[in-house]
Amino acid sequence: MELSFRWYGEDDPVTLENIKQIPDMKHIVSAIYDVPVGEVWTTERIAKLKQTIEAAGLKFEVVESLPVSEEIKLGTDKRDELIENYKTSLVNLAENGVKTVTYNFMPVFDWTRSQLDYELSDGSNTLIYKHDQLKDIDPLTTDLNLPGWDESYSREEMNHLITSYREISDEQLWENLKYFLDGVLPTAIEHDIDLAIHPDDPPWPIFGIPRIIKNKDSYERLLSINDSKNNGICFCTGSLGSLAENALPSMIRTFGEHIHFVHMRNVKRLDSHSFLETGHLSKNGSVDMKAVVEALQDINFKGTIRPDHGRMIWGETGKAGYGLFDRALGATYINGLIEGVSK
Ligand code: DNO
Repeated sequence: MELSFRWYGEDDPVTLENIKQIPDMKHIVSAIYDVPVGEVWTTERIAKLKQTIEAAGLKFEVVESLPVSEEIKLGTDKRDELIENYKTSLVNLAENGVKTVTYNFMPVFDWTRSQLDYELSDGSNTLIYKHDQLKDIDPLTTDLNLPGWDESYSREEMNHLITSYREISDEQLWENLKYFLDGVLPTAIEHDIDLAIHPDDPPWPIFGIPRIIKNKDSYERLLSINDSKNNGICFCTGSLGSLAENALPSMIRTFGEHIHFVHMRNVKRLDSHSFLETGHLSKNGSVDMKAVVEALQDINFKGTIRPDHGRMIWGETGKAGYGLFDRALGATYINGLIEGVSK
């Protein structure tokens, strides 16, 4: 297992030079952020990103994310064309040495929190999700500013999407995921790209919209669609860890060769559907981070691990969850855990 760090491209205030100085940092996970969702990532654009990352002495083998269009998730008649584009992007990524492609199947909203700057007792700021603060909000009538919200949608488009998703069931969303995987997996297998689905975050429905990737049963169902190792998982300890029923080490041992990428962060569960994001240490939250790394060692995990969201510490400002300092502390902690379990 090797460490990676998420980088948002040239506009990221956290530079590749900063990242390279984190002890034993090997990989960058990134994406092409200015190509609209659904359009092809060209070989040239991918090669340029790869060259930039490699010039800084880091590897580019993991994409986070190649987003899946809402039309595919909704199962509209535009999906076949968009699935073809997705396949072309996968081929272009493979040509550039990319091995793992992260995606998610969360309708409209990616990761969602109720507050992005909750102050902890040590004066740092963190992300928090309180279900009672979100459960009565209707995004059709409220102007929201959420981190995983694609702001390129107009209000009209957004309302149309939300209304459409409210009409589909979990079953339909599973059908649409199957249709997508049936379409893209043969290409992924042929070009040896490991797909890695990120769990829903939080792992329960929000705003009356279905969410389906949340626990062990979800992964069993995912693999029943296709049990090739290329049909894989991005194992996010924070997303899955916010649901108490998720026994993370045992899930890692169960889904072993399907896990291609790991997001490591800790959450402190406040109640059954509320949590706050703590520093990475086990003692700060509800996730036993050492047991997670031990399980990864047991499955002989060969992919990359990245520290996930960090708090804002030492006065740093920037993209919520994605500053340099606390993620770098998380990386050194993960390094220590890896060294601890190494034979
Ligand atoms: C949040 C991230 C997610 C993740 C996507 C993968 O911090 O973990 O936005 O990148 O869900 O498609």
